[in-house]
Amino acid sequence: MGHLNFLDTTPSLPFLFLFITILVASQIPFGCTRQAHSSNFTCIESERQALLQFRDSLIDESNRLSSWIGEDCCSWDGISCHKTTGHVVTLDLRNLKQPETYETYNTSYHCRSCLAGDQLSPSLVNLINLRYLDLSVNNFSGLQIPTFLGLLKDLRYLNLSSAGFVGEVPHHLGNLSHLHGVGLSNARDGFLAVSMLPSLKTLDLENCRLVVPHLLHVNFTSLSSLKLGFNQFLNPTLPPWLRNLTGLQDLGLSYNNLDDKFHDTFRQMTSLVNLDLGRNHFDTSTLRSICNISSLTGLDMSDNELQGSIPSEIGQFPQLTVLKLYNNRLNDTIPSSLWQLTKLQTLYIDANALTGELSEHHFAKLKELKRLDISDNLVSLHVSSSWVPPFQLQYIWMGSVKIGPRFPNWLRTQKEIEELNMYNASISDAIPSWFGVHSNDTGGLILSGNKLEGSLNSDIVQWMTLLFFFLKKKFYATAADVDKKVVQMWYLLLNHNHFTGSIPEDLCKLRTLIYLDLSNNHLSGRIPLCLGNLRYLRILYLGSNSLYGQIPGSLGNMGELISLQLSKNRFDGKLPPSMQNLKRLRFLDLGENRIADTIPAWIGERSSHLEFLTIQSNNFHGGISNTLCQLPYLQVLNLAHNDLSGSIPHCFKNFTAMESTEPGTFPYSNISYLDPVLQNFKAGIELEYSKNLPSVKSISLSGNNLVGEIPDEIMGLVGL
Ligand SMILES: *[C@@H]1O[C@H](CO)[C@@H](O)[C@H](O)[C@H]1NC(C)=O
Ligand SMILES: *[C@@H]1O[C@H](CO)[C@@H](O)[C@H](O)[C@H]1NC(C)=O
Ligand SMILES: *[C@@H]1O[C@H](CO)[C@@H](O)[C@H](O)[C@H]1NC(C)=O
Ligand SMILES: *[C@@H]1O[C@H](CO)[C@@H](O)[C@H](O)[C@H]1NC(C)=O
Ligand SMILES: *[C@@H]1O[C@H](CO)[C@@H](O)[C@H](O)[C@H]1NC(C)=O
Ligand SMILES: *[C@@H]1O[C@H](CO)[C@@H](O)[C@H](O)[C@H]1NC(C)=O
Ligand SMILES: *[C@@H]1O[C@H](CO)[C@@H](O)[C@H](O)[C@H]1NC(C)=O
Ligand SMILES: *[C@@H]1O[C@H](CO)[C@@H](O)[C@H](O)[C@H]1NC(C)=O
Ligand SMILES: *[C@@H]1O[C@H](CO)[C@@H](O)[C@H](O)[C@H]1NC(C)=O
Ligand SMILES: *[C@@H]1O[C@H](CO)[C@@H](O)[C@H](O)[C@H]1NC(C)=O
Ligand SMILES: *[C@@H]1O[C@H](CO)[C@@H](O)[C@H](O)[C@H]1NC(C)=O
Ligand SMILES: CC(=O)N[C@H]1CO[C@H](CO)[C@@H](O)[C@@H]1O
Repeated sequence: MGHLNFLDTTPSLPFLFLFITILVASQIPFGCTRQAHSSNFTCIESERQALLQFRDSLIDESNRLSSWIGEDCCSWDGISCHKTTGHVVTLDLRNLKQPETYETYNTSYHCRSCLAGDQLSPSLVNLINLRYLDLSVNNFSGLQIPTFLGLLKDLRYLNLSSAGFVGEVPHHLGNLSHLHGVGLSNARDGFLAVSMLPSLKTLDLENCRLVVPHLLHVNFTSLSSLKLGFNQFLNPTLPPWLRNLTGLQDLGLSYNNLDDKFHDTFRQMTSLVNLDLGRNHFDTSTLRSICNISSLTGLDMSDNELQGSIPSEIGQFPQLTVLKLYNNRLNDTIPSSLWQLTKLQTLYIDANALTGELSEHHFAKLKELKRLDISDNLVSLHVSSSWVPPFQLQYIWMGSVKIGPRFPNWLRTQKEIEELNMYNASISDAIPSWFGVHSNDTGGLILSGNKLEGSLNSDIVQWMTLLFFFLKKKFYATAADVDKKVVQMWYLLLNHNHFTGSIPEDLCKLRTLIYLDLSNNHLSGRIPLCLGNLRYLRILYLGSNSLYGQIPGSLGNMGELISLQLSKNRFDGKLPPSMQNLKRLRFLDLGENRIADTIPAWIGERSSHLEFLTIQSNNFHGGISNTLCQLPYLQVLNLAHNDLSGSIPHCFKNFTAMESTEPGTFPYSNISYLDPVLQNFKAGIELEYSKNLPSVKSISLSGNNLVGEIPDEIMGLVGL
């Protein structure tokens, strides 16, 4: 899927501090649950004291443990006791208040509902019958997993996921001896230990950097769920012991570079319900062998080595609801049997080489379909303008599918759209006025690379405004709510079309936008001042239009901006001083305008993370100051075709990123069509870099009035 993964790669987001996801549960019944406190026992005094001591070692900002008072600790939140013995058996302090996506945009987000602390009280070991311990989604940031957990001999369920813990899982963790966590040399023994547990039901060791042995006698044959994604298998071929896990329903092996030489491992695993094999080296024969597992409801073979046609046996999964075959080399037409999978809810077959013309009758039986991605194949969609699809889609991804020339009328029937992507879909039409009226929770809209025409005022913004008011009505939102989060659009990409008119002020109401691309249209006028209200914006592309006037100072309010492209317009005047607030900028392209300014000192002094800086073909004048040298990550510096004078600073040697040929890390959108295009003048030839941008390193200074010699030090920048 090409779903804007760049958002996930940004390291500054909170809650990406998930160091450990080790989960072991056994089938042994807990004897009691939360209602257990209705028994006659109050709690055992020593355990009550232990809990209080434990509480005192925690920082509980939002007072989640306010119920931890009084004699009966069995009635406290998160605690339950055994029905007959009164011992505490469950301590569940999972933080259910996940940070809202809105809050996660805020990089200074602080998790109030998280329990925190720099030392956990070992008093917990007095809870001698504790079986269930869940500390997940809290903030024990950087704390080692407490070794005393190993003394909790009865523990059956331990969840430390997303809690910030680091380090080894301690030895002697009840029956789970020697289980190891992230990045440990001796992890192999950890897997051996758990594989001996005959009653283990669920084993979730995803992303633990475990070494998984190939030959192994396994006793954990009661397993019904095994997740081993993102680990390291000693042998790339599927381990034979998998075949002994005949009761397995849920198997996750993604991201392991595995193959299946003999194509017979899955054949016997007839109780499988959910199979995730994404990001491995499985081929079409493996897919065929899987097609015998008629109980399957979910199959992910994305990013593998599937080639040739989709096997017609794919129709043998009457229960299939999720099918992901994207990023393979499948070709030929889609077999008719696939369209008989009437329970399908998710179908992702994008990024293959599938061919053919899809029409109404293909989709006729897919009544349950919610998510569809057929982008980046060689298919077209030909339906009548009166088509009423049997489904209500939430995700529609049809990039590079031939849909036009008319705007698809059937979208009118789709009332639950959250994401719509029809980039490069050969649509040459105006956006009709009905469009979007029914959508109420759109996450994003991509219509880039078509020939959409008309002004944004009369068409698309009407759509957005309608959306806006619809939402307002729907949720009876107060102004404050609207201000906060009601309009949930995350990205709006309308680049490479034929839109005319000015940038409408209504756009500024889309407060939650993080990615806005209006580049390569025929937009004119000034940038509306209110655009600065889009405080969460990270990417703003307005290049290749006919915009003019001064760059408004309000852009300085966009403190999260990492990528700003205003090139190929007619902006003039000076750069506003407020731009010095754009401290996170990594990509700044102001090329081909009429900006008349000196190179401001904040470039370097404030925006020190810049990797790409191009101001070429403007009226920048004055000297190149040493302040510019404070850009250690700079890979591309293009000052060509300005009125710069003076000499080339010796301190250019400080551009240390240019000393190596290592590509940069800039998190471009992974939708290659939308990658920013950097115009770079070199020997008079205009080069367009897009996909390989991260590996470009260059300095262009031509077409100025610079004098003197090229400093020797620049010779050290061997990456150029
Ligand atoms: C709880 O108390 C009630 C009456 O006070 C009694 O009938 C019942 O047997 C008790 N239950 C246990 C588990 O002791
Ligand atoms: C981010 O959160 C902090 C504290 O929660 C708050 O003071 C600040 O105003 C927020 N920033 C934005 C841009 O909303
Ligand atoms: C987690 O705790 C650390 C250290 O106490 C703190 O710096 C950080 O801001 C906290 N993170 C969140 C999301 O609250
Ligand atoms: C562990 O906790 C996380 C976060 O609360 C949760 O998403 C996950 O499902 C839990 N794992 C198991 C196996 O219960
Ligand atoms: C699989 O199970 C069979 C008998 O059920 C046993 O003989 C064999 O050793 C097991 N293989 C592995 C790899 O555990
Ligand atoms: C594995 O299971 C077999 C049969 O249930 C048992 O004899 C053997 O002792 C077990 N091995 C371990 C190490 O628990
Ligand atoms: C697939 O299943 C069918 C019927 O259930 C069976 O006849 C056939 O042998 C199986 N094929 C393989 C390759 O196991
Ligand atoms: C499909 O791919 C297979 C294997 O790569 C190739 O042999 C075959 O010629 C291709 N078929 C078409 C129609 O392109
Ligand atoms: C646009 O779609 C056509 C197929 O309709 C495809 O050949 C072309 O490569 C696509 N262009 C881009 C930039 O994705
Ligand atoms: C709109 O949003 C509401 C609340 O999230 C949801 O229940 C509903 O299904 C959505 N769609 C329509 C058409 O109302
Ligand atoms: C260049 O780097 C050196 C060493 O890191 C530093 O001392 C110097 O101040 C830098 N020069 C400028 C102009 O930033
Ligand atoms: C090391 C350890 O705690 N082993 C225990 C594993 O579980 C069995 C049965 O529940 C106990 O008898 C062992 O002592």
